[in-house]
Amino acid sequence: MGGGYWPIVEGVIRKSDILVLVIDARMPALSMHKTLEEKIERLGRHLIVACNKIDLISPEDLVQLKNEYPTWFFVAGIKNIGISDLRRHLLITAKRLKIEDPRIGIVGYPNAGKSAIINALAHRARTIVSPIAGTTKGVQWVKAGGLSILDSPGVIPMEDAEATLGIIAAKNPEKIKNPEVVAIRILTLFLNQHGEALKEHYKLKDDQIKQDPYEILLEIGKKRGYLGKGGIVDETKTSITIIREWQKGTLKW
Ligand SMILES: Nc1nc2c(ncn2[C@@H]2O[C@H](COP(=O)(O)OP(=O)(O)OP(=O)(O)O)[C@@H](O)[C@H]2O)c(=O)[nH]1
Ligand SMILES: [Mg+2]
Repeated sequence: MGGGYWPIVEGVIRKSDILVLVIDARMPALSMHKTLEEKIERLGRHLIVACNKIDLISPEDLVQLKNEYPTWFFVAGIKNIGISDLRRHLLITAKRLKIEDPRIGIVGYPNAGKSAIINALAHRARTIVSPIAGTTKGVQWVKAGGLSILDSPGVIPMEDAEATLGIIAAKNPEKIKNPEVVAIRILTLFLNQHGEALKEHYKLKDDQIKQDPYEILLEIGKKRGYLGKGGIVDETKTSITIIREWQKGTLKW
């Protein structure tokens, strides 16, 4: 669970002007999703941290957290606490960034309360809230008082095990559950050390290999003509191809 949603969440980050990273007040440091935070920053999107479930911590702990992290928003999605402050801040931020129809993406670990916060922002149940991690599977737009909000599936940081197996060619690309994760790991490996080889193999342009691995994956899919409905790149097929070429050794440095 989790790993397979990365491309979806990447897409949400790309489509959004402002990202709300939802963390859990009971374990703020642990639930602060470093990988997501870095991705959001790397893509130059505006990041807002919503520390959720404050109804589950003591008032003293809340005061301490507020002092420690003055820029965070402290909310309880299912109790509608702190939500109007968050909404106001989103609208003000959009105005400051001169964005007319602001798109807000909500991201974080599974079960952090992303869908609950969206429902509170929208004043009604628009997305499914449940204690089962991984409830939200796809992506859906919700309209709420001047904001377009995108819910997203929760993601856990890249699981290394399968990616490692894919990279050491111990697993057939067709058998890999999350080929996107493995392909992105392979592309990252090349980008960090052997960008030129990658560029040559896929006939990419100079500026293209400066992009992030996900962007490059899409570019490769486009080049190979792996397009699905509506001209959208088939990420799975593209990923499997990259893994296969890497395992076969045609993609090499
Ligand atoms: N006490 C408390 N529980 C909350 C709060 N927000 C969400 N929850 C609970 O946390 C669980 C997960 O909430 P969701 O909104 O489904 O979480 P999500 O981040 O959308 O989860 P996925 O879609 O599975 O990634 C549910 O059981 C909610 O009732 C909150 O502010 N306080
Ligand atoms: Mg959800």
